[in-house]
Amino acid sequence: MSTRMNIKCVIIGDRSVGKTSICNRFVYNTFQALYAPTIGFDLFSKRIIKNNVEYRIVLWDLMGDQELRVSRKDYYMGAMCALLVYDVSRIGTFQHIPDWFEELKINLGKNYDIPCAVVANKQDLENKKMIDNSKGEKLAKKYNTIFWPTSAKTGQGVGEVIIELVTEVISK
Ligand code: G3D
Ligand code: MG
Repeated sequence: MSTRMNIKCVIIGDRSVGKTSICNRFVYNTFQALYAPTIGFDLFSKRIIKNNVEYRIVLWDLMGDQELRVSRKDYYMGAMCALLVYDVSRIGTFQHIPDWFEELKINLGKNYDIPCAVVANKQDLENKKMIDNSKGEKLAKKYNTIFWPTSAKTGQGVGEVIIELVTEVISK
């Protein structure tokens, strides 16, 4: 069996929503791994087999404090799917999701129509939840995308949403 396809998936959203944690959970099945990024973004890759074909999923994770130093065009170029992440305990991160859709659209240009998911992370913070999942669902619907509740901490939904998007990419 040989790798037939690399699938580039970009993970975007405000600082501290859990983008890196989602990548760590998906690829290493850990939470709060310690590592020091040296460039403006980090790549996480994982091989999966679907219908006897091997795919390499490459997650592109934009680094918080270096966001402005990265060429946005390079970061988004060739993206085949995207996770737009907010933190259910911080309303601003939810309010900025439309800005992230806009950023995606601007940078992908004519290729902007890729499978996306609105991801409501930190579902484990039940007592601090400020945004009801129904609001996330409504927003996702508006952009014609899927909505997915996750917790990088417990692992809830992380593998599922990425596999769902990848499945959409493969079947496109
Ligand atoms: P970012 O890459 O989007 O900037 P990080 O976000 O993955 O660095 O996560 C930011 C902070 O949120 C981290 O805490 C991380 O542990 C926490 N976090 C990420 N995902 C979850 C989650 O699902 N549940 C909870 N409870 N916390 C989460 P620190 O304390 O290191 O800043
Ligand atoms: Mg990060």
